[in-house]
Amino acid sequence: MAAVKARLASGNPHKLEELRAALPGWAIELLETDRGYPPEAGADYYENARGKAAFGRHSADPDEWVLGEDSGIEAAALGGAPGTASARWADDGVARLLEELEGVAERGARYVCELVALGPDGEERRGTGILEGAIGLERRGDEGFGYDPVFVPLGEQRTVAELGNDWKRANSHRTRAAAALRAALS
Ligand code: ITT
Repeated sequence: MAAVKARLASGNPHKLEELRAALPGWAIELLETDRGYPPEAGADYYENARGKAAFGRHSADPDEWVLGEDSGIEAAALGGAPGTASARWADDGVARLLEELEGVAERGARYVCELVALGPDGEERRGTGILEGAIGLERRGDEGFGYDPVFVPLGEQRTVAELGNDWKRANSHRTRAAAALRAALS
């Protein structure tokens, strides 16, 4: 079967790499745009993900699908912050998270990913993925990106950055969102 041609409306190459692994049978490229992305103005991950995909729809070829992805980390002790603001919460989000949770016993947290696909005929499908875990006491590991050096998935002792990219490709919130999206498309 021919690959599904798709553009990912994102400036984050880690997302591209992880989604390529999570969506076999899809030929995904980053959307090239010189228009600059509009600010994330949505009320939640879904609205932001849909906004990115809708923006990309204007530049993508008519026969391509467009993917928009919005994700973030939510710390229970911070009432779910930084959530949708994860990318712009601080210059160094990991440092701020460790600082805000210093001396705090409640370390529970989760990663959330919302994926929206807009098809050539305007059809829309979505998938949500969640990875539960906890915030460690210090940075450990060097794979992945973002908050991975301090995020310890439920049932694991090591951070995602220590568990590595192969672990992430099999288990991440992004991989789960992609599986949900595939189910919604089938
Ligand atoms: P685009 O909006 O261009 O797609 P972005 O990196 O700005 O790229 P988001 O607005 O969705 O993406 O912000 C997601 C942030 O949440 C990301 O920058 C990280 O700080 C954090 N995050 C999401 N998924 C993550 C993951 O798998 N590992 C580590 N941090 C993650």
